Amino acid sequence: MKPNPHTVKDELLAAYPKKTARKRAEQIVVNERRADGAVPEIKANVRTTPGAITQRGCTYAGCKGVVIGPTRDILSITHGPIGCGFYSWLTRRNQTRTEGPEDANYITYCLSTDMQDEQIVFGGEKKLRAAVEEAYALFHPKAIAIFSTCPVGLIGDDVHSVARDMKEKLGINVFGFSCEGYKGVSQSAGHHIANNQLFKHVVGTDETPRPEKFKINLLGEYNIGGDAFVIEDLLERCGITLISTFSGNSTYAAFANSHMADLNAVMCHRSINYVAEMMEKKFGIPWIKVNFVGAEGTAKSLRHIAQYFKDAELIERVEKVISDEMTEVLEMQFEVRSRCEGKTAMLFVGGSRAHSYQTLFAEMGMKIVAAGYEFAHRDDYEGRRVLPTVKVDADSRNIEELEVHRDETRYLPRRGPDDLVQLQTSGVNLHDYQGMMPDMEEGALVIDDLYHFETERLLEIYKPDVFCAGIKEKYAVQKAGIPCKQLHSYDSGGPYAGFRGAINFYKEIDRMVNTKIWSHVQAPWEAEEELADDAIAS
Ligand code: CFM
Repeated sequence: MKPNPHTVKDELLAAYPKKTARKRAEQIVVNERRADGAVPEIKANVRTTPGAITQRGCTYAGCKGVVIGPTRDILSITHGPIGCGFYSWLTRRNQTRTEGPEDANYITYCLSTDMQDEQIVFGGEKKLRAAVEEAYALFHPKAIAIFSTCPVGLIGDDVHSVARDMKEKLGINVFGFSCEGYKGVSQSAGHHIANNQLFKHVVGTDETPRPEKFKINLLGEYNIGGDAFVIEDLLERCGITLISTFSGNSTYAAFANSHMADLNAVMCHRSINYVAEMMEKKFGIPWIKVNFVGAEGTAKSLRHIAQYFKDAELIERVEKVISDEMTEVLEMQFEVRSRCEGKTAMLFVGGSRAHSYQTLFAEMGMKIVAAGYEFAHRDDYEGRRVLPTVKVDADSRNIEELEVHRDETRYLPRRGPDDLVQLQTSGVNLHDYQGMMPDMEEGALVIDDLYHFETERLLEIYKPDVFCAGIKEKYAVQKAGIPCKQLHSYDSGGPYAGFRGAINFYKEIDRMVNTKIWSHVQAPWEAEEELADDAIAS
């Protein structure tokens, strides 16, 4: 029988002390649309209850790991105790491909100042300076980024002044991030900090004009498992020039020249919408929300980009690419539907994929019974229309909000106001993101910042055919006899973006939900208990 989501919610809350339950109730929502189509309000981007096991990461992770990490030729130095650097080393499957054997690729390195007691007591700026000089002497990079870990903020080291001095001394771009792990309530704060500094120190620093016709940046794509390679190939075949991706398979030079693009296409809204907005204000580049996850989303996104450029030849090329790809996609969809139709999935991932991957499951005929983000904000759930009503609390006020103005010499409106209105009315998500909840079924459970206790209960109550989360959850879920697909790293799979990626995903999920192995999972102590019971009975 289908569980009643309201009863499930009450049951989850019943385990908490009264005050906690009252607060938590606002983060667990049954997706029931009102008559006007509006979705319920959800509380998000708030502190995790102390004592709860959260899926979240820290601000340093969001800044160094997520946004800047995938750029291969910015040399990243972690200012802090060695653990922060070591445990954030190569943990995200962001891939990169140099253009030639001589090109720099620092992604495989782990550079840290290895703070010791002495630095905590007497300050670590001296050691940081020495580290930057040593790193420069070894690698001669174009740019060095310095990332702050918790103790840096606690003892008051000024990474920005060290960066300024080093920039002057070495003659390369050096910039720092105040991304101490404790800032904000999750890694989301780190995205914002990373976006600000990228925008301040890198974007727009190379004025080389670009002669190409259809120039875009792709924002919020991080090349996990090779996704960016698939998208790059698609765009190229369509005749669209990708100036820069923020930041999958990216380079410093591409960021610097990215203001030459005529459109910003935003994939992961949560991590990078700040850059899209700032680039529009300063340079006049409009942004649209795209989604290259799922075959339908990919086709729609390519069409919207073509629509933006209003070019008959481009539109034709895009249609050709879509039809070339779709035959195989539809064949595979047909095949997996025969085995997967009606099966259920749960997605509790990050700040973007819990939504975007729902399309792939829908294409397989599967149903999402519960989903949520780890660290997204209300607009990622309910849509950007709620932005004016989002309360800014003390934790968010902690993060610098850059004041950006139009650059009088470089601002260039890419489209006239009439064009923009026309685009909007034709269904292109211009300056807009709908959010996850409007796309979800009635009665689905939406839970923000899922706690581990709730994970276990959901598995028991719903017994979904697959649970999508990350490495911290994976084995606990599988011990419950339910397959767990990692949607952060894709386990060892992928790419899952674009048409080719969709096919990969269908095959992978089909394999996971249809294997019989999970019905044989029994923990050794459960077996022992049976034996013991038998012994007592005899
Ligand atoms: Fe954006 Fe991401 Fe995500 Fe994210 Fe992430 Fe990631 Fe993610 Mo892991 S930038 S919000 S901070 S889509 S690392 S590539 S998978 S939690 S859903």
